Amino acid sequence: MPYLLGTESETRAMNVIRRRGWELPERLATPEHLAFSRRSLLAGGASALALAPHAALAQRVSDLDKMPDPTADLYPAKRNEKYVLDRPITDEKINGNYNNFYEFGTTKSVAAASQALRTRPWTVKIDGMVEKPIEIGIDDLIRKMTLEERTYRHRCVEAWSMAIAWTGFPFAKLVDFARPLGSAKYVRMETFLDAKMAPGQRATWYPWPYVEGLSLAEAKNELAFLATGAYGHPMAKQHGAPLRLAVPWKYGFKSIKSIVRFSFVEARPKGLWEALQASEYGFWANVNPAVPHPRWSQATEEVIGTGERRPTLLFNGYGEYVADLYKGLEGERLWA
Ligand SMILES: Nc1nc2c(c(=O)[nH]1)N[C@H]1C(S)=C(S)[C@@H](COP(=O)(O)O)O[C@H]1N2
Ligand SMILES: [Mo]
Repeated sequence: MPYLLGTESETRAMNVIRRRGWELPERLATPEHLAFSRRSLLAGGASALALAPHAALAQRVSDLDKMPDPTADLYPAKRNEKYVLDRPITDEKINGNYNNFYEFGTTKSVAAASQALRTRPWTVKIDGMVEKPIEIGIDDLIRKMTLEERTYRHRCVEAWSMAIAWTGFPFAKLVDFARPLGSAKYVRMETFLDAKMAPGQRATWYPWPYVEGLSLAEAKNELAFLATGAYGHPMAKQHGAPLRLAVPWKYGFKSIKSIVRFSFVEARPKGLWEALQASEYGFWANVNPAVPHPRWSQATEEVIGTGERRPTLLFNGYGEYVADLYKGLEGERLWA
């Protein structure tokens, strides 16, 4: 398994866990991170976190990265049991070492390079067709929302998949907060742009910054989720800290990472991948095993960390939530 960076014995241990966990309904598995954070709270971890910001005032900016996340006290959030998986959650180590984050490189091994991402201060801009455009600091935004945990599947267009416990809030809450005008039909999202911080952005053949979009109806669908954390703590940088989209019924590239801007617009936004190769990466990009990518089949997927292939499901198994969104759009290219 080339995607594992761990030792041989870790690799073997994870295989054993996976094989045993395979038959268990996901919700019967013990959420290891809950037990862990309860332990650290009992050990006085909470008071240590509360005191830390004072010390920060005297620190140089370069030390900011070593500070605890300012929202760490919000984790782990209560799991919303409505969204159940048909497979175990992917091991955090495997997930955290197998990423697509082109700002930090074009391989799956960008975990180390992406630690250069500075996530504070982080300002989110909300503009376009809204009652009042605003800029808001990420910590203020997060504290205006109620965080919850959701377990979701993730299906990359490259035919591999994972299952993650995200923490975050429904996109619908951000739409409420933004108060879009009636003329807004789509939401355009943008990732940071800083080639000094992100070496991948020095590659000029990509139309940086990374952009993606949803229709407003999709953004308001109950499944559309803005994730601020994963695995019971603030999000690791390689997953797209401090704010990342999760739209599990679509191919993974739609789930834009490290978002700095939401624009409510009338015209359909063009994402980075669509701008680069429209014949392979369309706007809707809904998962459909019956519609192959121009260069490979989408019928099955490799479940990362298990060595297994499974049949891919229509809308990645989320049809009951999202199929209605596409009624009347049958003439459109709804699949990647
Ligand atoms: N800004 C940004 N967002 C991105 C990407 C990227 O390269 N840059 N890759 C996308 C793709 S193709 C996938 S599959 C997922 C991967 O998320 P993960 O690394 O947390 O599994 O992020 C998506 N969001
Ligand atoms: Mo992807």
